[in-house]
Amino acid sequence: LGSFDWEDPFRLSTQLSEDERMIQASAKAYATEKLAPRVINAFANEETDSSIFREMGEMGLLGVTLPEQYGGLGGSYVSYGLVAREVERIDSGYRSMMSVQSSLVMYPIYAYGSEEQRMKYLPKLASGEFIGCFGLTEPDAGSDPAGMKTVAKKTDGGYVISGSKMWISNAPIADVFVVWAKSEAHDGRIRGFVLEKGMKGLSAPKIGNKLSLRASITGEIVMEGVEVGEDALLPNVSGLKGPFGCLNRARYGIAWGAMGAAEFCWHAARQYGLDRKQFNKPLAGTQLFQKKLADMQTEIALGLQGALQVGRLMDAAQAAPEMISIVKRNNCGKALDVARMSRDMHGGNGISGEFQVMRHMMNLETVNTYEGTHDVHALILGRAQTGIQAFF
Ligand code: TGC
Ligand code: FAD
Repeated sequence: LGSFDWEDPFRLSTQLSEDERMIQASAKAYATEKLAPRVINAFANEETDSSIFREMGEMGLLGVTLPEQYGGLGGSYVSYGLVAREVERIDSGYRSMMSVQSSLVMYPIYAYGSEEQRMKYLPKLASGEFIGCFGLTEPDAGSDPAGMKTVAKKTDGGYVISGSKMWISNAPIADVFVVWAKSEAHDGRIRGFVLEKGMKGLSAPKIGNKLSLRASITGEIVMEGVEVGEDALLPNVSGLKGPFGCLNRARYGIAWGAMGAAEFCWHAARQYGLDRKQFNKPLAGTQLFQKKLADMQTEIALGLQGALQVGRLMDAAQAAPEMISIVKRNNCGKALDVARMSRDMHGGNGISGEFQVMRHMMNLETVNTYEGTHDVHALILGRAQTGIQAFF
């Protein structure tokens, strides 16, 4: 019989390659040394430190899965997941900054872009010199992006893009905007365009007063007749499968990331229970407390194994979007449950910023909502097993 490591119940660490362990270790070192010390103030003051992109770039944490010739690491999807887990152990907002840049900006430019677009943008996005954002959601088109109103009209040398995007991570500080619009020249099909900061008619006002993800800046993208050349069009994809191809990767990363936030909350609850005495004994010595710790440990261990398996299938080009829906949906929902439980187990201290669990709890409300809400992923899975779509 083997021994039991309470922190790593299914020995996930032994299921990783040497390269994956090294990438995880450097992400953990960076997150612990550089991100953890500033997160409490960043969240309290709703401040995003844009130098984080350059720091992450230096550590090789942006575009982990992309080939080295474009500034990536050529790493596995499992490595990318491990980076998300370590960064989100500190804060979901920091993971958001990383995963938008990697999966939602670098990936579409790499997968759907021309060689010129790749060379122009990818190395600078990988180093963090450029900050990117991804505009799909609109004020009246969230879960149903097919209902978008943003339109690209053909001109002699390119397009004029008009419309607005809502709830866009990184937008107010972005240099590069990957936006999705219905293109009149392509039978109204959804096409991707790369816009740049400073273009006439383009602005990205900040959305303030968020009670979640406060360390990651969010904004609108307003496009008032933005004129772009033909070279702004992503030539190699058409239709909703363009943005969904990016979302598959980001949702997969979130499945790992949410488990990182949950692990923080679980470990914090355990330590608090060992340190805090009531009724002349540690809280951790009560049956109710131990039951909650067992529930947290179980859900996290299972969630990590699920994410690992989907990652292995992605690396083998065998992952289906529905698999990603299972782990995105379940891991976000379970992480939120764990964070809420941990907040409760901390008693009054649980509401203090110093103890950090309530910050994770508030962040995970967003994580459960963006990239397809918990219920939307249920409908994707319901459709896959009944053959009946229940969206409308
Ligand atoms: P549907 O008819 O299902 O599909 C339309 C076309 O898209 C293709 N497709 C996919 N392709 C690749 N991967 C996937 N996962 C795909 N899902 C669908 C499909 O094959 C079809 O292709 P074609 O060639 O036949 O046209 O489309 P629908 O309109 O019925 O979709 C319904 C639904 C609900 C599944 C979908 O719209 C959905 O997933 N909604 C959720 C929206 C969402 O996730 N938004 C995320 C915005 S970005 C964001 O939140 C970033 S936050 C990041 C951060 O800060 O970390
Ligand atoms: P709605 O679609 O209006 O949903 C509201 C509620 O109705 C939800 O509970 C939903 O599950 C439910 N619902 C919707 N449709 C159905 C149905 N058919 N049946 C049953 N229930 C249904 N988007 C981007 O494009 N880029 C980004 O970088 C980005 N970053 C974000 C950052 C933050 C902080 C947040 C909060 C959001 C971000 N988003 C981004 C947007 C995010 O993807 C959307 O908020 C999400 O897709 C949900 O859309 P919605 O907010 O319009 O909600």
